[in-house]
Amino acid sequence: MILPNEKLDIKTILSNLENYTPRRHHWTWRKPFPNLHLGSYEYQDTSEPLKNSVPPMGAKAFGFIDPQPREVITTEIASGRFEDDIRRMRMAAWHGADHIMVIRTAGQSHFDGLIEGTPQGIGGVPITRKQIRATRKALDIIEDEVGRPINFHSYVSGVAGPEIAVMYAEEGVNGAHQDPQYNVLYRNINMIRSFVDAAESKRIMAGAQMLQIDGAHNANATAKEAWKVMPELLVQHAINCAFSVNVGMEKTNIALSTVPPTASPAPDLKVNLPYAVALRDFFTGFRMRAQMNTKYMESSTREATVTHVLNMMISKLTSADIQSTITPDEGRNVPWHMYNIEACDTARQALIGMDGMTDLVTVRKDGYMRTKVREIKERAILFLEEMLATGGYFQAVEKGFFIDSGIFPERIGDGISRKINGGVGANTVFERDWDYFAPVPSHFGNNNIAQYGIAKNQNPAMVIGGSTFEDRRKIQYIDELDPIDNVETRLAENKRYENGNLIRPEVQWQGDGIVVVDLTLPTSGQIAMAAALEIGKRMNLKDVEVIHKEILHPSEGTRIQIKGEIDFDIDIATLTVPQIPVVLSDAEITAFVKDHPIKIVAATVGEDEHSVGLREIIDIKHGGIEQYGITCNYLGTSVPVDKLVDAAIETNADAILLSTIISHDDIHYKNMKKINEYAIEKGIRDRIIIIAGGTQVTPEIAVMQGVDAGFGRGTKGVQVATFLVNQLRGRAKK
Ligand code: Z97
Repeated sequence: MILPNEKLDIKTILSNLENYTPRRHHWTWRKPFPNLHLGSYEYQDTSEPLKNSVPPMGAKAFGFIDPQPREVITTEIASGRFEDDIRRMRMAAWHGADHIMVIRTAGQSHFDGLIEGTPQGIGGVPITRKQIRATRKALDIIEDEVGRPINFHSYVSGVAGPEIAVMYAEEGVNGAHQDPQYNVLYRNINMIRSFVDAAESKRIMAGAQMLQIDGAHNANATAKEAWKVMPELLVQHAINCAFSVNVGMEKTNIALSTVPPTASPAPDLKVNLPYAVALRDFFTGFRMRAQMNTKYMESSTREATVTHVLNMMISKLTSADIQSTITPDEGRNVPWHMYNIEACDTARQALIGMDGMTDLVTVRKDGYMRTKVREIKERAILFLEEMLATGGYFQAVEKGFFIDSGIFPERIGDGISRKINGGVGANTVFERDWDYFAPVPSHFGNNNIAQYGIAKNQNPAMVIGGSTFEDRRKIQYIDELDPIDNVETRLAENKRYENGNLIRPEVQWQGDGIVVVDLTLPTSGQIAMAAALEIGKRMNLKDVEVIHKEILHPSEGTRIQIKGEIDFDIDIATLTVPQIPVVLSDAEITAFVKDHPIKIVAATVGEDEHSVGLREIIDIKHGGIEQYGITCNYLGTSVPVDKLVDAAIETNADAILLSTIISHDDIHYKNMKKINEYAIEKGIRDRIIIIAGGTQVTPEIAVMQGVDAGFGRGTKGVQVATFLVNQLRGRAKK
């Protein structure tokens, strides 16, 4: 069992990998935990809490609770280096993800066989057995750590689909996208071959009880205006669902990939909610995997979050089972891990925020909703009828029915058309001989078992003493063959980071040195982009690129994000790391104050009306210093610093607490300097303790202004009281 302060060790994972056996093959749903009491709240749509997690930051106000929603949360992780990805998976799991998809930028569909022994392949992440096995092994460690099963997921597509399905079943991959329509429409793989392969793949997936996600949502991303493919989306789902059920998959292992077709500034709910309702009406009994719409996603994380949260409202109202998270990095094609974590947090926090929603509001079944839902359904049924009248699915594809930019029955004529006998793998399907026999447990179609005296309920693999599913020793485990690009050489290259003493920022891979700089420039977009690139260069960043541009005003301002590379490591041994403040016990402080009464005066100074922070340091109800018996004389807000010193003299106080939040023009530090000087002028500086606090206060800089201590964001009363007691003890000794 790994400890939170221990790093995942890739060497341990790689060691004896050839003998690793996955724990399970099937998909796992979260364990519902209704009526969960956490903090002062009761939740209802929750699942079992995690053993270890990083709660959302806002949980600080609620005793660091981290209720887990009922929905499975997905993240997609694929940097191309599994040794890096497993660390990301661990972080994602701590932020609430329990469905990890390894997506391949290389396009697995383009490979015509299993990619055994190859490491990275052609500019992306083709999945090898070694990568899959190492990742599953790491996920097993991670799931023990968080205390919740983690579903591992990839794609079963391309002409090698059935082989890949077998490999996944052997290696404990728990879910996969499988939809022959994806092959046909987007990868131009022959349709007859695709459906035959899909039947075999689905059988294997069903045997392993893997979850299937379909590919209908790709029409959303491909259509010119995604809301126009709403009827077609239902048709695509229907084709894959009916096919899968007939092949032998259980409905509960079939998840429809549902994507809200539009996004704000379109009237999001008015379009997307009726669509979601129509889909659920048609496909009751199946599962729903809700994914956000990437089509309208630009490089703004804020905008992506708005769409994501609105999408989740629909997920909640229509009871989605899996909530996917995508980041703007799909839009800018940078595998930026940090945003995966943000998106998981968005999902976790938004879904929990909407806990109990269906008890609070109901989706109407009359008026606009009724008309819209009916319209979408009718259009879908008419689409299917026309498909049948045309001669079936294959004919319809050839005639360009799919991804047409018109809303059915309208057709613009720009649909994707494929030839029945064309595409990759055309004419490669052959009828089985009458005595065809395959000694495997999951197989579609004719398998002449009778010739070997095998009964229907028996496993044909018995003839050979078990296939790879029954006898793992029969699996051929091939190590990486590329002598240059493989995990061992990459680890050797990064050896200097092995013991964790050297660090470098990273985005994609360990030690890549990539940083993002956020710039606001007082000029127009084009000039700002050019200026930002120049700024990046002068900051000594290598390979500077603009990754985000946001117009604040056509001439007044543009926000630019650039990415670039730094080429130095930080040796953590050379750092001065601030110590976590050691505080005295409550009893010790109280006892000291009893014997040595302490009096303070406090105020927010200058033009600062922000009193919440200071009150939290003082007030007894917030656990402030009053609880120790310290007498506090709070003077209010926006108090001039000289008044504060005068009040300290008048009341014979031991200390002054000044608080400032506003930091424009460094006014907070200027006020600290001023109060120090005034206290000197009044002749009390040597006998008064001056403490300055505020969210923007850096302790070291505060002390440089002449105050005795500075306290920044997150300070608690006990830290201030400890400082007071230590100071007064020190002074007493002098
Ligand atoms: C999602 N964000 O989660 P290739 N089969 C299907 C697919 O949808 C895909 C592939 C295969 C998305 C995932 C897009 N989907 C990204 C039904 C890909 C992948 O390896 O690129 O050829 O196939 O749904």
